[in-house]
Amino acid sequence: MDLSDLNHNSDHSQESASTDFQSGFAAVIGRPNVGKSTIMNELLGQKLSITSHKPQTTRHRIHGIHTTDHYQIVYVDTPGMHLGGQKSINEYMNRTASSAFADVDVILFVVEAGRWSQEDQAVANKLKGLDVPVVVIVNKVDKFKNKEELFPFIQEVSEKVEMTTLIPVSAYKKSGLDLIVNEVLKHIPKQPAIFPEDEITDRSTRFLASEIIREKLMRTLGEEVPYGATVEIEEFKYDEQEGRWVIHALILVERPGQKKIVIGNKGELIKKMGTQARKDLIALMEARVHLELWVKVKENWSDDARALASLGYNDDYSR
Ligand SMILES: Nc1nc2c(ncn2[C@@H]2O[C@H](COP(=O)(O)OP(=O)(O)O)[C@@H](O)[C@H]2O)c(=O)[nH]1
Ligand SMILES: [Mg+2]
Repeated sequence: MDLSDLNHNSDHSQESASTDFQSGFAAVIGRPNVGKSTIMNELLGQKLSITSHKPQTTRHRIHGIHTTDHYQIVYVDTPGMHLGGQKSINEYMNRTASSAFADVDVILFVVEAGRWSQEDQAVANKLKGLDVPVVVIVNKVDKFKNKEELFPFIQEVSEKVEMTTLIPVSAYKKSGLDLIVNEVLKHIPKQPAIFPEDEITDRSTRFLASEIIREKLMRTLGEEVPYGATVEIEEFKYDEQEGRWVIHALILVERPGQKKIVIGNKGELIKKMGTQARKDLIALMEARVHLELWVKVKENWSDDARALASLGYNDDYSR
């Protein structure tokens, strides 16, 4: 290759970057369990936000950044907005979800095909009169073999929500997701990238690691424990000699009985969760990982504002 080739290439990329490039924010909102995090992960082609069939799996706001040659879309995944639950943690989650409305270019309001609840209506009410375009995403359409059965539901939602458009999708079948991207691109401005192009999230790897461990708790344990459990990373360092990451994590529960459940018979459950978490951590860090898990009782952490803040449930996202 000679020098003129190089010059030509760089001129070209400069031009396309400055004239046509688009970037902006899309908030993903909706009640718990409709598939917000699953959709975001699919759109990113990478698992960033943890998911499970239990409501309120996502507790924090998290940015997923998708950069291509032509655009950078920053998806803002949020905890589901929910009714009931009077604890500080519930308040924190609802406040986090609501604050994501501000300063975005478009709102993706996710609902579940065939199911419109009071909680969906509460979200719809919050969106009324907002100055941001709302796109309704009807997820889980794979649950309907006969698509015609969906029409009455779509009609109902159209009447209930002030929206720009509605897109039926299945995050599981990966269908309709390209339509979401096309729609988002109609609403985000022409401007240079907001974040460096190799950045995939606003969160630290340390934070993502604690979330991966929490996901295993949510998925493995019965109904009682997960809401009373959180994860605190105590050590997070690279061991040069061993050539691996060393992660020590503390699982905090609210009652001694919960500690027993998390550990399981002869430590069986915690071992299983550790193995699953380690696998995901290796994929995340693209390196070998040594993981150690401990369980500790910290009463009422979920309803103690000070404890919440110290565990990273605070409104500045520096963690
Ligand atoms: N059938 C079906 N289930 C889905 C789909 N997308 C997500 N789910 C499931 O719905 C549950 C909630 O997903 P999650 O992304 O954690 O929901 P969130 O609380 O809105 O973030 C999980 O068990 C997912 O596996 C879908 O397209 N079809
Ligand atoms: Mg979620």
